[in-house]
Amino acid sequence: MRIKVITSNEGKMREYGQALGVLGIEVFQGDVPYDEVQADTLEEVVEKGMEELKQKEDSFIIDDSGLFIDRFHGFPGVYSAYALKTLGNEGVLKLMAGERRRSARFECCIGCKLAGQEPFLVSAGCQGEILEEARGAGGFGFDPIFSADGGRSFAELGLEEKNSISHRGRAIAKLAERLAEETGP
Ligand code: ITT
Repeated sequence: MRIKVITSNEGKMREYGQALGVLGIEVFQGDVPYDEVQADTLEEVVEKGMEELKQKEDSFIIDDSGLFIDRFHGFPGVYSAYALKTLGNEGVLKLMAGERRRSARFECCIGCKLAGQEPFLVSAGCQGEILEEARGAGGFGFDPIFSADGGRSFAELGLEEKNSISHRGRAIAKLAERLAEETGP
């Protein structure tokens, strides 16, 4: 099986390649522009994106993700891309300076549409915390400032290790189960 992941994010693409590759599912990147509408939840963003894309594409995956910081009532959440662009990891660390309550979670919602079938969504999260300082050169986005266990940051984990615990890795595992059901043995 070969499936198109519609994303502009190379980091996400690598994670799909690893997690689905080991299951024998090949992925390739599709660069199809679509409106990422502003909405209250990742699921709504993905649903709206699917509505638009299914007019043009037969078979594809999209992924909307975000970092939800408890101290800020879930901000940046659905505004994560904007927050990363404007504040950056250093800006988030400054906002969190001196804060003892550092809990946060990543969430990932995947929308999948296969040819001739109804689209479906799967979601998963990963609980963790915002570190005191950025660490590591791997991963992408907020990875250097997030740790699932207070130890190594996501940017200090290899691709496979991040996928084994991350929001996206868990959502991809759910996706793989659905793909196995939908496509049969
Ligand atoms: P798309 O083209 O797939 O939409 P994007 O980079 O805009 O790519 P999102 O809107 O889903 O992706 O992501 C919101 C922000 O959260 C964005 O800046 C990402 O870099 C960041 N992000 C998403 N998943 C992440 C992860 O696993 N680790 C670190 N940062 C992540």
